[in-house]
Amino acid sequence: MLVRVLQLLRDNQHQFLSGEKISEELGCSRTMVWKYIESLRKEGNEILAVSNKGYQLIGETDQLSEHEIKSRLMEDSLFKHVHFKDNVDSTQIVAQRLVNEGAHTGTIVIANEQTLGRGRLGREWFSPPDTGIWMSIIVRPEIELREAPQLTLVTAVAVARAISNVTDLEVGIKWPNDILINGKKVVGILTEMQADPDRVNSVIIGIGINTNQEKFPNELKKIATSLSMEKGKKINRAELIIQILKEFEWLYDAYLTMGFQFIKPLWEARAVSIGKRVKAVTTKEVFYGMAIGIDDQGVLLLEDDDGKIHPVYSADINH
Ligand code: BT5
Repeated sequence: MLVRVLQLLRDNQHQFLSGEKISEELGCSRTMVWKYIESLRKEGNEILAVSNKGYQLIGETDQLSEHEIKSRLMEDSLFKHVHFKDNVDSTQIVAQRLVNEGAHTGTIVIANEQTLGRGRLGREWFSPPDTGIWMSIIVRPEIELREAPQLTLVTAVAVARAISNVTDLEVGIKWPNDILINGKKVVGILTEMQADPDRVNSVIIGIGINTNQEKFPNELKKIATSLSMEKGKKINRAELIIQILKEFEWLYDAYLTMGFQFIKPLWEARAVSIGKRVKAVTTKEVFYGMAIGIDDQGVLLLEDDDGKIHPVYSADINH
């Protein structure tokens, strides 16, 4: 019900909506309407109430909640199951539990804070409360095992496009899983796959976005930034989440029907490492070369000083 009340107020943002009209639409009493309005206010929404006129939404909260997200999603959206938690160890861990319980494709887990946020290779991901987007998307694509890393690139394109739409900032992608603004990391993506011997069973795509932080711990100051630090104003997290889900939904669909070749040019248009000399650190070796592009599978191609081309499947890239 709260979702419906919020939707109604939002649809009538610049006018008053009478309690009677809301109660008719919802099929509930005026007293219940008043209770819903109070709950929405408690969550930080600014709602004006004037007798004989009704209610008007003046400002929306940046507090995340399940209905904040659900009220903004289209009914036919891929994302039918939204799990919001105020505090979790890691949304990846919660998502893994849901996968084990048989979660559908398009299930999402969003948290306001993570105490054990993680990056690749067990690294820590700094996930303070109230300021970031810490989210995991569960999908069950019919793809081959070797194709699963492509979902990181699909997601990077979706997130980069959504951030550009919402903030107008120039957003670059660093292979494979970083999104940068002015050379600093604003988003990290972690793709974890559950597979049978020959087919992908499910993939959990973790997305961490520094949204409204105003400062970072010393060890991250030089490499990390947030959208608000770059834009000079706070960004509404729910709105950005919805933009990301919208972009992800159509790009994921295009990827499944047309393959990675559809994503490749969109990815290349935002790539920041290509054409540069880079240092690639893999779990086995450190490698220097010219990043000349990605192949049709999304694998990074590095050219060494002898002109030999090496495929890189997984690495940290430094410029
Ligand atoms: C990543 O790993 O960039 C993937 C991060 C994925 C985080 C999301 S949040 C939702 C979901 N739930 C989780 O538990 N995780 C996912 P990697 O490329 O390995 O980068 C990790 C490195 O980035 C760390 O070693 C730090 O140097 C740096 N780092 C840590 N926290 C950061 C932050 N908030 N912003 C920018 N850089 C950070």
